[in-house]
Amino acid sequence: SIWSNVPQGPPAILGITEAFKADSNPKKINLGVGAYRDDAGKPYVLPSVVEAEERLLKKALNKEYAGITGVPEFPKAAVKLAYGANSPALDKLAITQTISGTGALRVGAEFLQRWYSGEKKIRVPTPTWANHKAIFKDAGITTVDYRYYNKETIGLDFDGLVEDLKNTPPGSTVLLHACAHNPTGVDPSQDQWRELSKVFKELGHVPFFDMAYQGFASGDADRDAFAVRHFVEEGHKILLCQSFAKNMGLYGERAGVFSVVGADAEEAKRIESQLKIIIRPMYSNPPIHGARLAAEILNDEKLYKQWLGEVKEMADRIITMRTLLRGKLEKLGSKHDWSHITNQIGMFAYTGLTPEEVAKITKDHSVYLTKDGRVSVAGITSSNVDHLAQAIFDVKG
Ligand code: PLP
Ligand code: TYF
Repeated sequence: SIWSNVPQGPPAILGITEAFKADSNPKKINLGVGAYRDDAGKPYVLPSVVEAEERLLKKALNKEYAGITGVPEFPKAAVKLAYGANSPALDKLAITQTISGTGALRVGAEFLQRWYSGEKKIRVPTPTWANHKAIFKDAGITTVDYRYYNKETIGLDFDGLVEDLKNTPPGSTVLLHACAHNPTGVDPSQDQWRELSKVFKELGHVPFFDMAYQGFASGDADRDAFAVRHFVEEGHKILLCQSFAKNMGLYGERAGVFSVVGADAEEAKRIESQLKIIIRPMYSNPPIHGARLAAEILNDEKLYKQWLGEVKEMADRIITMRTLLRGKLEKLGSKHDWSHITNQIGMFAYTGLTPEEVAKITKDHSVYLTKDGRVSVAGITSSNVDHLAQAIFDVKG
């Protein structure tokens, strides 16, 4: 047939969910995909989002196209959230709405490919979000790994990271997870970010930030923006991808933003004109509904405050589950040090389970997670944490 040459591709992360669904064990737990669940294990629509939705309905807006760069009130408010409401950078930003964080990365990668005068390569942490490599590759940018995670300490390999950045040709682009590193949950401390900023400055490296978890990491949106704001204060001309999938629970609405700090307003304008040229033939213009919801929340003082409280609640529930899980493992008499479970931040915990142990915990206990040993802490509840701790104890001791 016409497509007989098309080979079957490997299953993606969603394969875990399919296997989970097919499992008849009533105690099964899905800790695969990174999506927030409430303590009953159910998907969560934020009350601030429901309120915004009701307000939008009353406005009886039409469904005309947005412009190429989106619903203007959304990206404008989003960059204030990231850079800070009083950041001088706001006057020299090229900004566009994107198809969530993935779309921001794709547009950003394309921008680098067309306009970055240095090497068509980007440095990425080992490990990194699996999709990063595919996104840059599809845009014609080669990814090169830098050291990040230390298997021995289940923490940051800061010395390796700095050494690799120093051994990278000056003027390289470097991908950084702004907070809540996916998949490890291991972030640099604020002092380490300061140190990194100096290294970037010495070498003229260009920071490309991916911020998919602002507010979700610590429960404080300002605190989670520390790295981004510090680098900008230090004069770095950063590129920034923002996603509102996690912190507003807008997953399928695809609300995201890409921005670039220019040297001045005039440069930003030129950059923005090129972003439009990239986007127009790619998807013409982004979806409007999620952007309107996010704009309604970010631009209304009352809803904004309410939303910050709701993000904090989600972050706090995750932190509570970390504490519970660690406590239960210790109580079971595990001989391992589980302090990394509570030291890591954000949606994920990197357990240190080997691929063999992951296969065993799935087979014997119906606990589903990615084979790198990453668990989505957002899928842990007060009702399943006992089964999870027992299962981990059983395979790991
Ligand atoms: N970047 C990282 C590190 C992520 O973990 C994710 C996924 O949640 C994204 C970007 C983009 O997700 P989305 O396209 O749903 O905004
Ligand atoms: O890493 C995760 O699980 C989240 C969710 O193609 C996700 O980032 C996973 C895969 C994907 C998009 C989002």
